[in-house]
Amino acid sequence: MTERIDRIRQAAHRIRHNAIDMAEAQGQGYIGQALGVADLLAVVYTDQLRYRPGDPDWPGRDRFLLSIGHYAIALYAALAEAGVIPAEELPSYGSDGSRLPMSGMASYTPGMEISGGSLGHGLGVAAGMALGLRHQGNSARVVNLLSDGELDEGSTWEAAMVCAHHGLGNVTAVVDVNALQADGPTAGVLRTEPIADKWRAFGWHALRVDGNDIPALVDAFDELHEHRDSPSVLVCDTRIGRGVPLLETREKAHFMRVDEHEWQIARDQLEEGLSR
Ligand SMILES: Cc1ncc(C[n+]2csc(CCOP(=O)(O)OP(=O)(O)O)c2C)c(N)n1
Ligand SMILES: [Mg+2]
Repeated sequence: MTERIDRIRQAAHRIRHNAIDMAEAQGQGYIGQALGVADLLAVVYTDQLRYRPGDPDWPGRDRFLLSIGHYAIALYAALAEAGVIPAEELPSYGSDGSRLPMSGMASYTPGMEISGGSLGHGLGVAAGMALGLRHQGNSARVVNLLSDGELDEGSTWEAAMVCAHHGLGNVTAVVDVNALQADGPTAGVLRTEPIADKWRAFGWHALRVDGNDIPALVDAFDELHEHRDSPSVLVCDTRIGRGVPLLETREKAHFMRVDEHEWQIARDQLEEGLSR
């Protein structure tokens, strides 16, 4: 187990470095979210998901749906770690002609299953994909990463009902609860708590973990993997900027501006965190 956890921890560390490389190329962006979900993406991409890095369209692959298009920086960082996209391409993030646009686009990037960004559509697409896979007798799973702000969307809850109604045990939702949205703290914009209870009331098997605790994430994903009677959701409490104290405490964290000289500080703090 320790070896497994260590391997994931190293991957999460590299994902954070990848995200910093991309954000530095832009000078600003959704770096706080990327650092926050690096641990859960490391668990998903290096421990849980079934896929072939060189063959992103392999029919047997588990589908990972990023409906929160602005989190694309986090997914590119994970796809580079997973060997789906070359790490050398990361600094092109957000530039003209790049395959890595600021908001995730399925037609641009290998491994990007859907075009996200207009919030609230991912789970509905996941439901359709999961039904299709079931009809085809394909045992692949569909994982949808949502954010706490995306729970404001009524369409998310319609899709949640559909998944439960059809008994889609091949669907796993992962909700990044960083307690923040574009307009401020989630608790002030629209109260969504108690989140896990809401999913349970909609017929889902729900667990809640510290989304920056890798052993806890592994245990939770292992449990969800065994559960096929209903759709499952893992509610993950994460910390914006996790691993880089300079960014953990920054105001206006939804879209961060970072000064040129601060990127090296960020990298140094990341290294210090790993050696602690
Ligand atoms: C349907 C829709 N409404 C509004 C927006 C504008 N928008 C972009 S990101 C965002 C915040 C969503 O909350 P969350 O993902 O929790 O924010 P974060 O944690 O990244 O700060 C909003 C409202 C959108 N992309 N789509
Ligand atoms: Mg949020």
